[in-house]
Amino acid sequence: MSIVSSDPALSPLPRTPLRLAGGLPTKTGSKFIPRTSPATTGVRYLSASIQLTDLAPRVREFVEEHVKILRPANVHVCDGSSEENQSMVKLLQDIGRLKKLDKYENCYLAITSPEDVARVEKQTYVCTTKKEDSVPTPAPRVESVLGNWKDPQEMDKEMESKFQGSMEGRTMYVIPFSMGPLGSKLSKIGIQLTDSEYVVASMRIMTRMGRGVLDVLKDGSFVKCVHSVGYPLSEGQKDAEWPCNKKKLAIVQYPERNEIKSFGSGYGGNSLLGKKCFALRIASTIARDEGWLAEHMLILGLTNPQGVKKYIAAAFPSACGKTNMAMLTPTIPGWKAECVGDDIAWMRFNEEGRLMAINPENGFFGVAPGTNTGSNPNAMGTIFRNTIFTNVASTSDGGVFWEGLEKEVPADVSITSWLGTKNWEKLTDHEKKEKPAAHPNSRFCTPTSQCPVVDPDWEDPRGVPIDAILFGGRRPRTIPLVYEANSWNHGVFVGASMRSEATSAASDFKKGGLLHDPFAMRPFFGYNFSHYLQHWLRLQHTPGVQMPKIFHVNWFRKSDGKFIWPGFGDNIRVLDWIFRRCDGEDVAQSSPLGLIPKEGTINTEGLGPIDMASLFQMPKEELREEAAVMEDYFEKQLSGDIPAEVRQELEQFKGRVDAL
Ligand code: OXD
Ligand code: MN
Repeated sequence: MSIVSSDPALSPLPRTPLRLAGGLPTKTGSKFIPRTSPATTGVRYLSASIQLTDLAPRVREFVEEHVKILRPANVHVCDGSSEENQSMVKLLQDIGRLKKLDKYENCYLAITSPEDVARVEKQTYVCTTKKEDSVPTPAPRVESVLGNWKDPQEMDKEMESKFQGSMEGRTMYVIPFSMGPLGSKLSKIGIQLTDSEYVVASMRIMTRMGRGVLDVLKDGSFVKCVHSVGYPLSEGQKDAEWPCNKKKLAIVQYPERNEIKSFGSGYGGNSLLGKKCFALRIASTIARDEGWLAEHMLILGLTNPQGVKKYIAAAFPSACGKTNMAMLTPTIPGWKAECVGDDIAWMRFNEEGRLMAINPENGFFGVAPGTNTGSNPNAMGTIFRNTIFTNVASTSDGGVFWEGLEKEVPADVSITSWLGTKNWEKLTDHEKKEKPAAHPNSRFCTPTSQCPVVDPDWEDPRGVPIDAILFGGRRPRTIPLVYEANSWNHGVFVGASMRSEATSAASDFKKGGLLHDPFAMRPFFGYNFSHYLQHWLRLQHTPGVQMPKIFHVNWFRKSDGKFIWPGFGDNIRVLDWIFRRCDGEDVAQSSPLGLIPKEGTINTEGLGPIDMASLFQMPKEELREEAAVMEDYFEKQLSGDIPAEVRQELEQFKGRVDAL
């Protein structure tokens, strides 16, 4: 793909929106006409290799229907080629939305509007004809915290009015993408329409995107995804540095129609629709109907010193170390850890009854702060090529900086914070705390294939077999380092009871307080949580299946305000115990919460002094409170709809606590 002209005199911007002849896009309809601010207006026509007329009828119909509503100045069908990507990135640089980071190979920095820095939850909706298909019915006078429902027809009207003309003056990009390896039976296809070049460049990293997807799709069905930043440009209007529309923000899922509509945000999970909207909310409803699981889980391959390999999947709430664990560097000699995915797992039983998992994504959209050579050397080995950083600080030598990189940044560089504060390094410690260099939810968007410990089978279309499922969260007290569920039903209860300290990954909560986050899915359920529990419970009755064991881990236990457990690579010590439990070793004893390690069965060799006893302390009063909080949550949020098995597990837990 080449730039045909960058001379405005040669290539004037069209004054009128794209014209469609007889309802069909004209030839010009597939040209690429990026819109820039008038001061720098230099319209460039980049030839598109896929014409609208090349599209299969269903895809074309979807595009044409939306051209009428969104009224873009142009339409470009993405072929996913590296030439197209280079042109896109060049354009993003020209309009000032990406800055090249000269220190690295093909890396860029984007700074968003301070109003558009995280997923929004309050404006995220699931729309089904019946409300109870989307959200559980809470007790009288209780507000549901398990999702927002709206009537689909009402929401259609609202969205249509938001979308009317919302792409005027912009190009509408058509992104064909596959969640999961192209052509795998476990994969699904989506088509996203967007008016954001940043989204196009990011989707190319996060998904398999482009021509190959259209070839696999043919005229089949796909998840329809429509995204607009909600900032149309009239003739001569100056573009915003980061166009978005906070007032009209809405992220909408329609599981009955496999559709997603997102308006007003250009950031992360709000705009990269393959991720949370599709791979979790829409996919979890497809999974319910087809008998599989779409979960907020990392996938990790572990090989013990004897050469035996097992895979685990682990669900932790956002920004609780999933990416670090997915790329773990074991500190016990002889162990190997390999990464399949860091955020989402799609899992389905195969003919032999094994639960097989794929990572539907193609990249990591990881939280940057806290990532360093100590916490995650493999992420550091991944992210300095072909990466888009968002909302991190930049350094005078053309690099990046965030909290956690203090020891790794050259001493003589000056730092510009994400908000533009120059010489940030000269601020006082207090000022630095008040105004961090990088936004706490700043991210790197980087290809999975670059990870130095990527699993050789990470793209196996059959998936990898899962032996254990882990739940976890940030729990400064009460919850031990590790425990095993007594049974599948108990494991479902453990997942349902998850709580964790709030983090910066979502903009709606104050950091720090304990939030209920069942299965780490609270922001991502595509359907009623009570039905979700029933689905999990039902799975064990699928004929001939081998259920994985379920565990709960907590790396974040504190004493005197300090973490007790070293975490990171030393988490292999806990995984080693889990591995042995999967092999049926007699290394567990019962406790009120579940099975905990028998004394001395966690390998602490070479760890230095560590207060193991306090990592497993479960004071009766704290457990009582835990049980009371769970009961209150289930009663209030699920009211009469608590599955009998979950209620029974709760009663048994209370009984075990009382018996202490
Ligand atoms: C994410 C999240 O971005 O969970 O992965 O918020
Ligand atoms: Mn996540």
